Amino acid sequence: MTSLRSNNFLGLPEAWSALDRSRVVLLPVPYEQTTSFGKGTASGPEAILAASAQVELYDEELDTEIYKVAGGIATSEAVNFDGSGFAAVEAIQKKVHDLIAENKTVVCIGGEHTISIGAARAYARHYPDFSFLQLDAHSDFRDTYEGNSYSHACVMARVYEFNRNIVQVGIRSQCKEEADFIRQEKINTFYAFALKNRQHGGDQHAWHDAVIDALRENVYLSIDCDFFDPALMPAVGTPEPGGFDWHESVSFLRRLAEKRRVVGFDITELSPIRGLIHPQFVIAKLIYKMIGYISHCHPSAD
Ligand SMILES: [Mn+2]
Repeated sequence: MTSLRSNNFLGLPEAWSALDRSRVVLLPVPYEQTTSFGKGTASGPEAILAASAQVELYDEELDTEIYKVAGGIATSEAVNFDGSGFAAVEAIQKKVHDLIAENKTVVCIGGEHTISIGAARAYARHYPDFSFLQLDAHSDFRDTYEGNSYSHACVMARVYEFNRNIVQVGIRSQCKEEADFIRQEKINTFYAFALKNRQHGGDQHAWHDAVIDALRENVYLSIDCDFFDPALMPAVGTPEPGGFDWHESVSFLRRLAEKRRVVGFDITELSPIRGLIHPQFVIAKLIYKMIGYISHCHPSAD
């Protein structure tokens, strides 16, 4: 499978990026088997790590150098896969489990969305009561897709088998069977049209609290890059119009981190486009911001 040079996120010095003393660990997961439309998400982690060298270490919004309040940010060796489908999910689960057991906050960088199943299975063992929060254009509730039950289009169907507390945000593409399933099972699905049309209240941020109210205290966050509008994030396999922009997204993520304990997160489905540098920079900055919100904004943060 794809090998990844061990890039160091942000180019941090050893004192703030050694694996044994960093509280946050980035785990590159360059897994790609089932992407439908555009290909290339296996090279997502390497592109994000390379772009992260351009991210400012000081954050003007939080008025701090995030890597310090985070207690260090290490970059792990990439996960190696001996197989695909459930075998790959198990390899990811084991690696994430070992890191959580060492008290690390794990950030998985995909790779296709299938990787979230492995990460969420690991988190389920440590936080049995967690909510799975999915930011995505697609509901991913197909039971199988093109004969594969571990397709990126089936991620939430697999997660639902072990965690019934799923909250989806930004959905704007699904088949009728998925819509029926969501209705029958009373899944907390926040469709993009409802959020954009302010059906949760007149204030532009009213939907933030509607989503957060549906979440338990411990939250695992999974961000599919196609949650964002294609104008901001063209480098995805399955782009969908009507997505979310930078400020509405990070203001939601900050509110989330203030109100709930985000125990880990992942970013998936970046498929770099040759000659276009902003998509991987956006994701590198998003990861750093989210680490900042978790480390700085939750009431329990030091
Ligand atoms: Mn998606």
